[in-house]
Amino acid sequence: MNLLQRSIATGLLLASPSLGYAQLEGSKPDQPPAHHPVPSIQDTETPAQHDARMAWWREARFGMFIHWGLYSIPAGTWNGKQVPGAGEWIMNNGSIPVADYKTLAPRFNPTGFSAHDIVALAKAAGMKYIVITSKHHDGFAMFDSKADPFNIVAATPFKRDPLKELAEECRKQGVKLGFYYSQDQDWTAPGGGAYATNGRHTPNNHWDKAQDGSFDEYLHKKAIPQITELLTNYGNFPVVVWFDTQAQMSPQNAADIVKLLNKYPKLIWNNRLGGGYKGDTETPEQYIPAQGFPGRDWESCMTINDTWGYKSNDTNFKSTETLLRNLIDIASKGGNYLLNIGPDSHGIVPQPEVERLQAMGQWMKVNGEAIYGTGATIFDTPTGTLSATEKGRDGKPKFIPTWNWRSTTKGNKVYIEIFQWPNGSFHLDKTPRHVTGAYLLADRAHKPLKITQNGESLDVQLPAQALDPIATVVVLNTTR
Ligand code: H79
Repeated sequence: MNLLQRSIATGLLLASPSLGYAQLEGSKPDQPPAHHPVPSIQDTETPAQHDARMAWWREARFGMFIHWGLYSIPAGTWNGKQVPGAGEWIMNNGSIPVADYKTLAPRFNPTGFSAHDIVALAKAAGMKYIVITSKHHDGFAMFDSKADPFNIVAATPFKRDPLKELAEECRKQGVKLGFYYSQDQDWTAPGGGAYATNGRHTPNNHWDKAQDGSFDEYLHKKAIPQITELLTNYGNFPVVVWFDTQAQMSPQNAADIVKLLNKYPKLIWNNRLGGGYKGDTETPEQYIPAQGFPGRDWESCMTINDTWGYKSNDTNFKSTETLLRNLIDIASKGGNYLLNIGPDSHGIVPQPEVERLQAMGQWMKVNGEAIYGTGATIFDTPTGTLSATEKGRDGKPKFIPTWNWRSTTKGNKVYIEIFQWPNGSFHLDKTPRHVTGAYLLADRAHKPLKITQNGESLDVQLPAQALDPIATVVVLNTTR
C-alpha cells in the first residue's frame, strides 16, 4: 500500500482537506471520481476488505423482499376503481391527494402481523436475508420515527414497530435484516420527489399543492433523520440499506447520506443512492441480466405476481417452477435473488405466496449446496439465443433464454441443474475441467454415475426419470 492508499484506508483523507481529489485521481485513476464530495466505503476499502464485507451476502444468494405499507389497505382499488400499476404506486397512479391518502393511517391495524411467522417463512424457503420497506415512496414510515409523525407507531391504532419485531426475530432465527428506504421520492412530505405518471410533466410531477416545498429541506429534515433512526435503533441491523429511485439526488445530498453510512463499516448498500455513488450492488428490477454483471455484485429483485405491494386482484402468481428456475438462473450468473412478498392490510402473507416459498424451500433443503456460496457457471455454453426480430430494453436484439440446464460452481465441484431431463445421458461438447466423478445431489448415497470423457466432451449417464421435475442436480467432481 502506498501512502495515499493507506491514508484513504484509514480515513485520514477525510480529515485532510488539503489533499485534493485531483491528486487522488492522478495517482489512481480508477479510484474515487472527483464528484464524490465524501468518499464512501467502496472508495476507501481495499479489495480484500471489500470481499470480506460482501462475504455473507455472496454466500446467501437468496433473500426475501417485503413490500408492506398503507397501500395494502386500498390493495389496488381507490373509490371503487381499479388503479393500474403496482399496488405501492396507487397514490401516484391514482393522483390521490395527500390528505386523502393520509386517512389510511388511522385505519391501519394489521394485527395478523407476525414477525415470527414471516422470518420462519423466509427460513423455510431457504432465504438468508430479508429486506423490508421501512418507507416507500408514499412517505409512510413502517417504524417508530421521532423525525416524522406519519408513521406506524404514532399515526395508527396498531402502535407497534414491525421493524423492531422483525429485528428480534431475525436475531433469534439467524436471518439477516436489511431496510429499504425511499430517500428521494416522498409523495406526502412537502418537497419530496415524485416520478411522473399519467402524462404529468410539471416541473416537480406533483399532483397536490401539499406536496410542494424544498427537496433539500425534505431530505435534511425527514429522510436523513429517519435513515439515522434506522441505522441506530435496531441493534446490529440493518446489514443492508436498499435505496430506490434517485432522480434528484445531487452528489452533495448523497454525500450527506454517505457520511451516515460510513459509520457502519459492515453495511452493504445498493446502487440506487444517486449522486454518482455506485454502492455495492447492481439491482436489476424484474429481470435477470443475460450475462450477469461481471466484476460487480448484483441482485435481481422480482415480484412473485405482478405487484410489490399487496393488490387484491393480482393473482398472476408465478409457478414454483419459474421461481426456482429464476433462482438457479441467477445463481448460475453469479447473482442474488431478492424475491418479494406483499403482506395484506392485516399483516398476513397471501397463501399462494406462502405455498410457493415453502415449495422452494423443499427443493433448497435437498439442493441448497448447489446455490449457497456458489460462483457463476464455468461453461460458455449459451443459455439462450439473440432474437432476430425482437429488441430488448437496451435496443439490442432481445436475449431469449433456453431452459435446458444451468450450472454453478464451488471449489472443485461443478453443479449442473437440469431442467429438461435428457434421454439416457447428459452430454457436453466442451468441459473446461477434468471430471473425476459424478452423482445426483438428491441421492443421499451419492451413488456414482457413469461418466465418459472423450477429449473435451463429457457424457454422464442418468437414470430414466428426473429426481425432481423442476431441477435435478448432477454434481461433478473435478480437478482444475
Ligand atoms: O419498490 C418497487 C417499486 O415500487 C420501485 N422499485 C421496486 C423495488 C420503483 N419505483 N420506481 N420504479 C420502480 C421505476 C419507476 C418507473 C416509472 Fe412508472 C415509470 C415511474 C413512472 C413511469 C411504472 C409506470 C411505474 C409507475 C408508472
